[in-house]
Amino acid sequence: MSSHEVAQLILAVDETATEAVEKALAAGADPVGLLQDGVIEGLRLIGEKFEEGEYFLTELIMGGQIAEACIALVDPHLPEGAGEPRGVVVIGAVQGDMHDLGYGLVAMQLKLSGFEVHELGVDIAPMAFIDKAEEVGADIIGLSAFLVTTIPNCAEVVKYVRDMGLQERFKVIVGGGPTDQKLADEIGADGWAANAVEAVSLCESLVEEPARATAG
Ligand code: B12
Repeated sequence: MSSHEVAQLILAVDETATEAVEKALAAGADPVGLLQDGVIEGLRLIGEKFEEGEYFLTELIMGGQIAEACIALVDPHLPEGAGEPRGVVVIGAVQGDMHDLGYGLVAMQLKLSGFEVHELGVDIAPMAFIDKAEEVGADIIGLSAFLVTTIPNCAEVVKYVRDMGLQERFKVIVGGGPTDQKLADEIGADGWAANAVEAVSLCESLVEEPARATAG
């Protein structure tokens, strides 16, 4: 079983991907290659289909669950340091908002893409986002809002971050049903994404930004 076959099984949202991973490991496959070129590549392909409108939320969720099971199998075989996170994200639903399915998916995709993610839950007060971000040394604070009445609470978090002079330390991103890029710009957030797949690209670009700035 090659990494390529694992990627194709994940793309096909086929649960036997876990058996393929077990067989590959038993046959002595390189665990890092299996993770990168198999599991993560499979997820990237699912993300592509999702963006093209060929796959829907169901495939994204099921593919994520299969990939999670595959990662759990590969994890004990990984060498020390291979799990170095690409960035640290604190995410939750803002104060007054109980919708956790949306940010849960974002958290899952980010974890599967190599980010360390801390899920705060729902109805989270502005300072709780900042306290947690400071505690875990986050790069990004993710705010989820599904109600027009809770969107102002996204603006509150951005304001707190600014008022505390923390805007260089934490990038703030927003998402959820009624949010859009215009809103993110209006409240001074660092980014917005329509879905979990785009959220991964957004976070990747945000954690790469300082490196680009110093390189230039
Ligand atoms: C499921 C649901 C609920 C469930 C939530 C269950 C749960 N565990 O999350 C329950 C029943 C609890 C609920 C309650 C309410 N709901 Co409700 N709910 C929905 C529903 C049907 C789906 C929302 C959802 O989870 N979708 C699934 C996710 C995965 O979809 P998604 O948006 O594509 O998610 C992506 C993006 O949003 C993005 N994203 C999400 N978060 C983040 C964060 C970041 C940082 C980034 C970058 C991206 C990102 O990535 C996600 C994954 O790809 C919507 C209708 C709808 N079609 O949206 C109404 C809806 C959001 N609810 C609504 C309302 C009014 C309510 C209630 C007030 C109803 C009531 N009278 O009690 C309460 C409020 C509770 C509260 N205080 O929050 C309205 C909101 C209207 C508005 N614009 O304000 C909606 C739009 C329904 C409607 N058409 O009227 N709800």
